[in-house]
Amino acid sequence: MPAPVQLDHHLISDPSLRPLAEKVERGERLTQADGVTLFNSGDLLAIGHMADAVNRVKNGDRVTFAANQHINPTNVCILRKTCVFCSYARLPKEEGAYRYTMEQIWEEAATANSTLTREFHIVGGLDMKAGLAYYIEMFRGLKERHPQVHIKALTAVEIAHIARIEKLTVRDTLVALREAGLDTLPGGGAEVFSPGVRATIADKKLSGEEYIDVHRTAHALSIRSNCTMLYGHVETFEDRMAHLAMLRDLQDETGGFLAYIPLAYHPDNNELGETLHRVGTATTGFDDLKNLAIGRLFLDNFDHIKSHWIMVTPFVSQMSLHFGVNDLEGTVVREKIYHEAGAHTAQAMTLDQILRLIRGARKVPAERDSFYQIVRTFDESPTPAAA
Ligand code: V47
Ligand code: SF4
Repeated sequence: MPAPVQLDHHLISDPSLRPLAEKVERGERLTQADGVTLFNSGDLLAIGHMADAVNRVKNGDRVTFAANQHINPTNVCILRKTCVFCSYARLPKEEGAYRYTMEQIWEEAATANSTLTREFHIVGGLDMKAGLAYYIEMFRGLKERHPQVHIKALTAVEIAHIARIEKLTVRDTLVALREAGLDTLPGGGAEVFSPGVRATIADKKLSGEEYIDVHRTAHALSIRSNCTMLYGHVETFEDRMAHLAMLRDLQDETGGFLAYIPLAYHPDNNELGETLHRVGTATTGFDDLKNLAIGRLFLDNFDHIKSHWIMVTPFVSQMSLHFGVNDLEGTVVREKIYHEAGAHTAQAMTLDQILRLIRGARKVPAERDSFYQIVRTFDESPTPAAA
């Protein structure tokens, strides 16, 4: 049952939102139809106000971030032709296809000590040659070399793929991977659960129910996970809400989700973008903020709503800190390292940049570990006037 919150009704100008605001105030759960009403409303500030009030009760002014490093071991994927939104995958013999050797993985991971990385985020394609032995060797080797680094790896889709090619159950696959060092699962592969949308953008990918089932199995083994939704393509508001309802139901059942991360669809270099004539036109800031805020309001049993600044820009992510978001995703490197990092800096934020972003929103930054335990706070130096 969500906690009651106090709202300022002067900030709610759309009359269709007033009954919802009363529900939020009473701590009453929103329905899918309420969610559709929120998506249909143009009163973004009212939605933000409600989401912010709910977030403040849960997380106060604190905004967390983690120092993580992404490793993508293989872009070879058997679904390359049917996930039409994906710009990353390649067929085995296609130009640009790669699969890292273990030496390449160790090399990629080598900077982890100097950057004080606390988490490896490891995801890739559904590669017939990357089975259980490949990932077991990888996780064991990473834990030997970086015992302090958490391994968040393999989406539900990848877990199901490994289970299938190894002729194992999902449960046995997860147990074997956990023994090798897997700590948590990332939220990728969810896309939109509605069968109609899935048939259009991700035909042949495991179904919404199967995605939920992999997470359920993981949670039963005490392997916690994140969840996502890829929005801004062919889905309707009803599809979005049905998707969120499935996530909320599983969270009611297991409590195993750590965070929800809405992912903004990017239309460049993929078939779907061309079909929709959307190349160069990503989602709008309006829709990005709404997806984050509605995630916060509807997913009343989630503690953490994460904004992915690489996908929605640092500017929208900063604004989202007043729209229900309490956590920022995206590589954060130490300032010293940042200046040494050359070309990679375009994909990463320095510690100073992230602190400035959070403080500029008049929030209090804290570095967290993968389970949202605070590992470092920062002194309350005043926010620069120009921030
Ligand atoms: O499943 C693929 C999405 C996901 C595109 O768990 C695209 O902490 C936009 O899940 N435009 C992988 N999105 C990323 C992911 C993730 C990211 C950050 C943190 C966590 C976490 C998980 O990226 C895929 C898919 O939904 N994706 N192609 C695209 N063109
Ligand atoms: Fe891309 Fe993942 Fe689909 Fe493979 S399964 S094509 S990597 S989105």
